[in-house]
This record gives sequence, structure tokens and C-alpha cells, in this order.
Amino acid sequence: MDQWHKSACILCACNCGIEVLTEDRLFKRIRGDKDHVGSAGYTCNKALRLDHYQNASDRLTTPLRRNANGEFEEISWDVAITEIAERLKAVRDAHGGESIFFYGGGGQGNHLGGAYSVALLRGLGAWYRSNALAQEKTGEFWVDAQLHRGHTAPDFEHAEVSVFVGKNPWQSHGFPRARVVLKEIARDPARSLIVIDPVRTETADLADIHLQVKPGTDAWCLAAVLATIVQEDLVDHAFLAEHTTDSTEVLDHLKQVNVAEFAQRCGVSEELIVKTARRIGTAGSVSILEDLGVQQAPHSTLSSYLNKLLWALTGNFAKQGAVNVHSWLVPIARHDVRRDRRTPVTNTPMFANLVPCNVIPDEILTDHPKRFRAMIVESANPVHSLADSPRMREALQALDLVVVIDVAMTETARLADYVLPAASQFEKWEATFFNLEFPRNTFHLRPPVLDPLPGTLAEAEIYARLIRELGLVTAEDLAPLHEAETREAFAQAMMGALSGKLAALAPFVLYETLGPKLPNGARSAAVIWLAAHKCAMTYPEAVKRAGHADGEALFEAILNSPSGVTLTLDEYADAWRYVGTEDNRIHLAIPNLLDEMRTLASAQVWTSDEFPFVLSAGERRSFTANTIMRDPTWRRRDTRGALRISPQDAEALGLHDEGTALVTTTRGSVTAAIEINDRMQPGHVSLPNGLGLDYDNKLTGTAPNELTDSRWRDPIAGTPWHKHVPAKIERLTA
Ligand SMILES: Nc1nc2c(c(=O)[nH]1)N[C@H]1C(S)=C(S)[C@@H](COP(=O)(O)OP(=O)(O)OC[C@H]3O[C@@H](n4cnc5c(=O)[nH]c(N)nc54)[C@H](O)[C@@H]3O)O[C@H]1N2
Ligand SMILES: Nc1nc2c(c(=O)[nH]1)N[C@H]1C(S)=C(S)[C@@H](COP(=O)(O)OP(=O)(O)OC[C@H]3O[C@@H](n4cnc5c(=O)[nH]c(N)nc54)[C@H](O)[C@@H]3O)O[C@H]1N2
Ligand code: SF4
Ligand SMILES: [Mo]
Repeated sequence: MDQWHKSACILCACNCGIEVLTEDRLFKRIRGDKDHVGSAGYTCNKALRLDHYQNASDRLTTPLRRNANGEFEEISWDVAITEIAERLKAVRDAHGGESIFFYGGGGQGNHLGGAYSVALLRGLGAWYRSNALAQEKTGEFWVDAQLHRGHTAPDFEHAEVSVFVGKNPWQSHGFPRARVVLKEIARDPARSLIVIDPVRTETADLADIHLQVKPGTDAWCLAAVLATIVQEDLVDHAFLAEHTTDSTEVLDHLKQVNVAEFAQRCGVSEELIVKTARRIGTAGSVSILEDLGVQQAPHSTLSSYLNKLLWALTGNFAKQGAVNVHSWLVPIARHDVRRDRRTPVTNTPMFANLVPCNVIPDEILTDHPKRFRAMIVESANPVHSLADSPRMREALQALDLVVVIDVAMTETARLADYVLPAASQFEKWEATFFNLEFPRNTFHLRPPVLDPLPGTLAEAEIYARLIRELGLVTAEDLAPLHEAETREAFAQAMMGALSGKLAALAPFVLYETLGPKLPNGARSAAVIWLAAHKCAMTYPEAVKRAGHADGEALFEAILNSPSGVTLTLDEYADAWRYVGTEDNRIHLAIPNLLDEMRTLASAQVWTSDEFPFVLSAGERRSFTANTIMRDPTWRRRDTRGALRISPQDAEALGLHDEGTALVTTTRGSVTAAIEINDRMQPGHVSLPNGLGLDYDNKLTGTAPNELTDSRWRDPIAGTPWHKHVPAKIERLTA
């Protein structure tokens, strides 16, 4: 029988609420969920195509083991769990738990399973982990930590001036109901949209000011805008005096910037720089969002810092329409300034406790005694998504053990020793911890739409089976928790458990004890119980204002709200409560970045006579979704995943639409279909993200990381320069 089910889209971090009409296991129709706390019925074009994820032909349905001939053979779950536990134990006993490295733990739509991975890792003594945040956001997290210790939320719905730096929200979203909000801003003559992007993007089409920088020159552009704000004295002195430290030092640095010179360096007229500075400097409220265009380009950490100085120097904080620090259910993006953790082989700093993605192969491909020996990959496809795919393949092959947990046979799974089939995100209880809003922060726990595909398991159950097999927790350990009859008694027993040896294994303990008592098979939601209690203890007033008396009430609300709940409701001044510095001020000076800004005066370029183009490898387009959608027929537009090139460059190279070109970098050569596109400026070409996947033994498009080099990375955060790859383009066919 046909039935509508509430769920969420899993293709980007917005996780818009959806309703799915099923027929047997098919997703017949999909529409926005009007009751959803975050999206209120909104979706983009992509959500409607989710059947291509759910019912893809390369779904895994049985555990696989690589045999002596290097081929996969099907094995039972029991054999898989026993053997993997044994081999993990062997690696731990020989080289220490820290030699077991974990990558992933959640994609755009699924973080619940990853919450249980922590218990397995701690139980094994494994400390090193990473995920995609360490190839985009860790530089920004580090800057946030220096400035205010929190993580900020923009408020484009109310901002008088909205600024996007290296971000194309029309395609990539990144905040709720993006297209509706962008159109509202564009229609309102009292509000302004400012876009900094070398490409005339769909967002730039709507903008009042488009600063069409040369690729990789944002630091010059941002410094010039900031310097104008300082030199024309548009800073908010009262805000600086009351709420910040070191402002004099920062203002002095910016006074010395030669605006005309920097404007020329980034390819934007001085007039437009000044116009931008005045608009930002005189606005009632300003919100700013940066993304991959700066985070995956040269000077990325410096650019993050300069972006944040834009709102800080103009006092656009803790008020409507401005930038605010938000609450967390689970802090996925926080760097602790008091800890200096480093990677074991290369001694590289780890921001937010994550191994920088670009150093991962260096931590494996070495004879250093502390190198990683085993790797567990869950909900990620690092062979495809990390810089330098050839080197990632080599690294995986050098490990003693690789275990991949995924729904599909991916490029990474193909190189594993064991592949474990996960239930899809519509076949289990699921949620993400992308709860990053202010003043109303929301969370959505989704019940399953379908039963699991036979042979698959939820990640929580996979980790639990491994922990049981390893014997990390005994029946006696769990007895007091099993005996608790009421939720109150359970809470007491759990608090006791958390102060003892079980603390590190808390997610597993909850899964085993509270989990089976939860209604409707919501066992893997058990870990949320602890998060809800922590949330209510950390932000008691904001949680009460959102309608939850305490942690228990919040947990109940989460369990019983298929369209999501409001976690915390704040007043704007509360943003200061989330600022974690000892003096509750924003600490403006970051000395090494101020030094880096000074070095901008001596011009730097990364292209050369041999590689004259800047290739942005991995652009978000109307039909890209990382590597979540593997079936190429989901794509209604840009079906070939074309290389976009300006008409001027195409003419000079003799390229034609529909033709192909050879793209060469220091790392390799690929052929790509050509699309001549006047949105591109001369000297800049772009390839879409997430293409070049092997589906039904057929490749479509170009895998961007066959062309990237892990050595091109931010010197501070170790994040890649995917948007700035020096390249050569040659004509192959007309
Ligand atoms: N459709 C779609 N949406 C997605 C995703 C997807 O795969 N497809 N992925 C999601 C994920 S994981 C993420 S992280 C976000 C990323 O979202 P975005 O960061 O918006 O995505 P990109 O298209 O990679 O890059 C943004 C912009 O950077 C510009 N750019 C390139 N070089 C430079 C430069 O030197 N300076 C500046 N200022 N800009 C530059 C590009 O022209 C592009 O418009 O998108 C999310 N949303
Ligand atoms: N060159 C270049 N490289 C890039 C980027 C770029 O712009 N250019 N962007 C980077 C960015 S910002 C990101 S976020 C990364 C994304 O890259 P990754 O972090 O590797 O993640 P995804 O491509 O989203 O892959 C998610 C994996 O999860 C699997 N999956 C889906 N549902 C489930 C489930 O329920 N359980 C399990 N166990 N698995 C599931 C999918 O099959 C897929 O293999 O790529 C990065 N790589
Ligand atoms: S891809 Fe579109 S529908 Fe899906 S979560 Fe993102 S914005 Fe919403
Ligand atoms: Mo991302």
C-alpha cells in the first residue's frame, strides 16, 4: 500500500525535511515536509531524486572478505565480526591501539552511527581519526577558537548586508531555505548581497556587488576591504572597546595595507573595494559565510581570519541579522586551544582533534614505527575525496588491515580487506549533528522509512558486535544499568557509570541498556539520551525556553517529533554566553596570521608557464552531491560532468562545446568533456565535484582528485587547495 513517510534529505548539511511516498521499496514521490522545524517544506531539485541513492544497483547486501587471490568473497556477519575483531586485536597488540586510524563516521545525512564508533575506538585505545571537516573547515575552527572559542551562525534571513566568500549557496545551500532567502534579499532594495567569487555564479547573478577576484587572491581582496573600513574609520569603536581585546594592534596592521596595490593584485577595481567597504561599514547588520572557494585555496586560514574581522571590526555580533555563536547538541566542530595534539609521524598539529586530510598518506607511507597500520572507514570515500587519489590508493594498500563500512561498492571499498554492508539512511533511525543555528537551534531524529535491505545492519549494531566480540565490557559492568526500572533510576545508574571505566564506552553502554527499551526499534537513538542531558545541563534556560523542562523531556521530545524539535531558543544577547574566552571578549589579534598578512605585499603566484591555468577541482553544481549519488542517471543536467572554460580560452585553444580536452597537472592527466561557459574568467577552469565514479562498470566524468597533489595545502591547517590546482589544458578532439 502507498504510504507517506517523514524523513530528511541526505545530500547536504541542511538536511531539509521531506515526505516520501513509497511503493514497495521504491520512492515513488518526494515532497518537502511543511511541518519540518528547519526547512518548513523547502527542498531543492536534488531531494526529489533520492530514489537513485536508496535503490542503487551497487548496494552492498553481504559482508565481503578479500581472499588470497585478491578477490572478494561473501562471508557471514558472524565470520566477519570474529575475524575483524581478531585482526584489530592483533594490530593493537603488536603496535598499540594508536596505530588504528579511523576515517569518516558520517556524511551529509548520517551521524548517528559514527557516535558509536567512538566507543569502539576508545575501547581499542585508538585516538587518531579524521573526516572531511579536516579538508575544509579546520582552519576556520582554529580561527574561531582563537577569537571566541565558539562556532558562528550567520542570519541571512534578517541581515541588511549578506556576504558570501567562495560560496555559491544557490547550488550548495549551507543555510536553511537558501534559494528563497537569496531571492528575498535580491528583491529588497534596502538589503544588499555581496559575492566574492572568481566565477559569475548563480548567486553572483543575484548580487548587488560581485567582486570577481582572480582565483586564489581572496586574502588580498579581504585585506583591502578591511583596510578601507579602517582607513575610512568605519569601525565600531564602542563595540571594540567594550567587547574585544588587541584592537589597536589589528587596526595598526590594517592601516598599513596599500589598498590600491592589493586591489590590483586581486583583479578588482579599487572603486568596487571601497564601495564594498562602505556598504559593510555602514550597515545595520551584516552576516558573512565563507566556504570552499577560500577554505580550499591558498592563504585559506588567513582568509578565514580576515572574513571574521569583517564582522568583528564592524560590531556585527550578538544581534539580529548579524553573526552569532550558537549552542550545540554534539560539538562536531570545536577546537580546544588548550590542547596541542599532533599526528604521530609528521608531528602536524591536529585542529578539532582531526588528522589533516592531506597528511594522512604521510602517516602511512613511511617506515616510522608509529605509522598507522590499520584503518576503519565508515560513511566516506577517501580514495575518491582526498587529495591525490593515486597516493591514497597506495597508502591503503600499504596497511595491514582496511575495513570499510558503506552502503555501496565504492572506490575505497574496492581496496578494503573487509567490506561491511550498512543499512541505508532511510532504513534505520538516523540524524546529523549539523545543528548550527542561532537563536533557534534545531535537531531532527528520523525514523526509518523502510526495513533494512536483507543482509545489512545499522552502524550502531556493527560497532556493538565488534565491541562485544572484543569483550571490552562485561555483563557485570552493565548489570546495574539493566536493573534500573525507571528512566530516573537509569539516569542515576548511568551517572555512576560515567565516572568509572565505562565512561569511554558510554555510547555502547547506552545502546546495550537503554537502547532495547526505546520504542519502535529506536535502539540506536540511545546515544542521544546523553547528548540531550548534556545539552539541558549546558544551556538550561535556552532549553526551557524551547519548551523542554529538562534533559529527559528534551530526549522524549526528540524521540516523538518526526519533523524535528527546537533544541534551544535564545535571545540575541545570549550569543555572548557562548563566547568561551575567560574575559568573555573576542580576542582580535592572531599574531602569526597578522604576520602572514604582511607577507602578502610580495606577490605570489602558483601557476607557471607549464601549468598556466587555475583549475578548481570539485565545483558544486545543480546535480552533484559528493559521492552519495553513484548512479549517473540521477543527473538531469551536465550529464558528462564537463570542464567549464571561458569563451576566450576556448577560442585560443581551439576547443568547442561537446569536444574533449586533456587536463594535466603535476599529479596526472585526465580527459574531460568541454563546456564553454561565459561565467568563467580567462585563466580559470572548473570541474564538478563527485564525478568519475565507477557505477555498473562504467565511469562518468572525471574524478577530481586524480589531479590534485597532497603537498598543496594550507601551511597552518593542512587543508587542501582543491580550488587552486595549476593545470595545463590541451585540445583532444574538436
Ligand atoms: N549541489 C551540491 N551541493 C552541495 C554539495 C554537493 O556536492 N553538491 N556538497 C556540500 C558540501 S560537502 C560542501 S562542503 C558545500 C560546499 O559549498 P561551496 O563552497 O559553495 O561549493 P564549491 O562549488 O565547491 O565552491 C564554492 C565557490 O568557490 C568558488 N571559488 C573557486 N576558487 C575561488 C577562489 O579562489 N576564491 C573565491 N572567493 N572563490 C573561489 C567557486 O567558483 C564556487 O562558486 O556544499 C554542500 N552542498
Ligand atoms: N577535489 C575535491 N575533493 C573534495 C572536495 C572538492 O571540492 N574537491 N570536497 C571535499 C568535501 S567538502 C567533502 S565534504 C568531501 C566528501 O567526501 P567524503 O567525506 O568521502 O564523503 P561522501 O562523498 O559524501 O561519501 C559518503 C559515503 O558514505 C556512503 N554512505 C551513504 N549513506 C551511508 C550510510 O547510511 N552508511 C554508511 N556506512 N555509508 C553511507 C556513500 O556510499 C559514500 O561512499 O569531499 C572532499 N573532496
Ligand atoms: S540537497 Fe537540497 S533538499 Fe537536500 S538537504 Fe540540501 S538543500 Fe535540502
Ligand atoms: Mo564538505
